[in-house]
Amino acid sequence: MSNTIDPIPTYDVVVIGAGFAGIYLVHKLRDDLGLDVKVFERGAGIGGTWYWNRYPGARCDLESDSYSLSFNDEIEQEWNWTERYASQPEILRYVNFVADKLDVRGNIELNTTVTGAVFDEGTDTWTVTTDTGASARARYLVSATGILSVPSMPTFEGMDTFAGEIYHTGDWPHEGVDFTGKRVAVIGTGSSGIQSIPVIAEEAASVTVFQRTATFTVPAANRPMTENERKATKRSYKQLREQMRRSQVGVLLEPGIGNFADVDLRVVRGELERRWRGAGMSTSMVLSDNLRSIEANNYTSQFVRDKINEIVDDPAVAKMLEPHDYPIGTKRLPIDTNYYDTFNRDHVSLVSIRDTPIERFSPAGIVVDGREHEFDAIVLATGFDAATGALDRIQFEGVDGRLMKDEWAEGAKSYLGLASPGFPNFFTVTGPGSPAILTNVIGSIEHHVEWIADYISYLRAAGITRTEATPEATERWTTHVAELAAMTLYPTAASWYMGANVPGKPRVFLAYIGGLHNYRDRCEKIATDGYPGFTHDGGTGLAARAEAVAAEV
Ligand code: N01
Repeated sequence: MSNTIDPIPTYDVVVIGAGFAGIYLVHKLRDDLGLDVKVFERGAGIGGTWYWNRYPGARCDLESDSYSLSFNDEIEQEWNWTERYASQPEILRYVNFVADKLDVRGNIELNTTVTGAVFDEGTDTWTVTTDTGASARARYLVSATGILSVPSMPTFEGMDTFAGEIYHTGDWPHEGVDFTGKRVAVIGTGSSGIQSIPVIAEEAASVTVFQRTATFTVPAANRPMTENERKATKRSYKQLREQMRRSQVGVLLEPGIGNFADVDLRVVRGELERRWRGAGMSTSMVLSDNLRSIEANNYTSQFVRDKINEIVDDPAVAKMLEPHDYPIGTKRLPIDTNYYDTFNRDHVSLVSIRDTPIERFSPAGIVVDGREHEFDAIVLATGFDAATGALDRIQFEGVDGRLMKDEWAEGAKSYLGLASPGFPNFFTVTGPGSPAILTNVIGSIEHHVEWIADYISYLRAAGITRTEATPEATERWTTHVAELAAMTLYPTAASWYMGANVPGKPRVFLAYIGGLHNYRDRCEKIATDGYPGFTHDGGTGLAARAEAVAAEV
């Protein structure tokens, strides 16, 4: 703490959230820049998404050695992943290992939810308030609130009358839940439902899945990592990480073999079959234009529908499980362990609520189409108010009393996903308009943290006390993000990428689709050119240069 007279503790930077982003921010800003950093974290522990999402079967959909931090050799070499796709408990152990290695716990205040932040134009600082009464002031405010951190809670009639237990996958009890002998309902068939349903079915007396939209999923082919694999990865980490940074999505997926119109479909079929046996997300990318051409996409989609019909014994159930409502890949493609097979088990059943929605909850269960289904427990796997949800819940008050939630009422607008006009000295890690949600999020986090740290360092060196994204640069970036998305099939799906899963949320595509590699280049050029698109006040030489460059761009 640098100020002992002010009743509000003052820091150089306040960070909101102690997931991977918050932890790395502390390290980068404190240890590399020598800044005084304070983090407020809502949870009683660190880890963000991996702290809250403890539902049965929760695991990463990217391979462990990709979904891990790259900036520290010691962490990279000492940590041993045990499975190809790490489970939630293992990732949470990893987060804690990283926090101990970097010695960041002293900077983090747990059990403290940030409720508001007000920018003071007199001092160019933010004052942050929390639900515990703790407050803090800082020149810079950085949100590291995560993309999938606010569970989306449906509001079914009679929910409070249900006599059994109701759980949300995104806010799972820390002590775990014993479903042995219980009749369990699961509502929702996105990644969380798809991962949890087979595991819940292992212990429950019965599982009934309520499906609104049938989902494409491909086999994870998860398995233990061998010691040899671990050693080989550790030896080649340097090159692997560099390739990931230079890739479209920040992870090494198998490339497409050509466009639909140009390739022999027998070859495509063979390749789909090969990838189905263990290529995870790359399975849907055999055709290079899968996300641009509906013909290509139909071919891949039909391949998965055929697989469903091969796997599922009851043709009527297979029919219900066949996805027809969106092109494959335009929603995050889950990777599963025994999802479709689970519907062959006698105690697992499927209820389609596509045409006959849930009418209400009753004390005994769930009523659909006039029929009451009885349960002991109901699991809501209904997703998240993604990307903007956590920011909307904080009262950010920028210049002239401007509120971020008003500014974003028609859809989030940001410059590079990192900053917004009217909110000076405020940066968002994995914000809307960045590529984060379409990438290996750890790669995006590392990029954003490093870019923000470099920028803060630049501002301090120049004596600039206030920076803000310009409305013009923000408008250009937001338009560019939307135009790129419109060139793909993504906007045709009612996905959380589009904000479509939350009633009343504006339908705006939330990510830059141009690729992590291109985004990195763009951000680097902006830094090299003196940060065009940002205003610079209070500085001297460097600031004047930056403004001259900005005027030219
Ligand atoms: O959420 P979702 P999720 N009545 O929004 C249904 C990441 N993740 O938690 O499609 C009835 O995908 C909804 O139906 P519909 C990953 O990025 C990663 O599963 O809107 N149903 C849908 O079926 C993922 O994409 C991993 O018609 C309702 C489901 O609930 C993201 O998190 C693991 C409903 C929600 O699916 C979100 O996944 C888990 C209602 N009122 C999650 N409201 C990894 O592997 C919603 N639904 C790392």
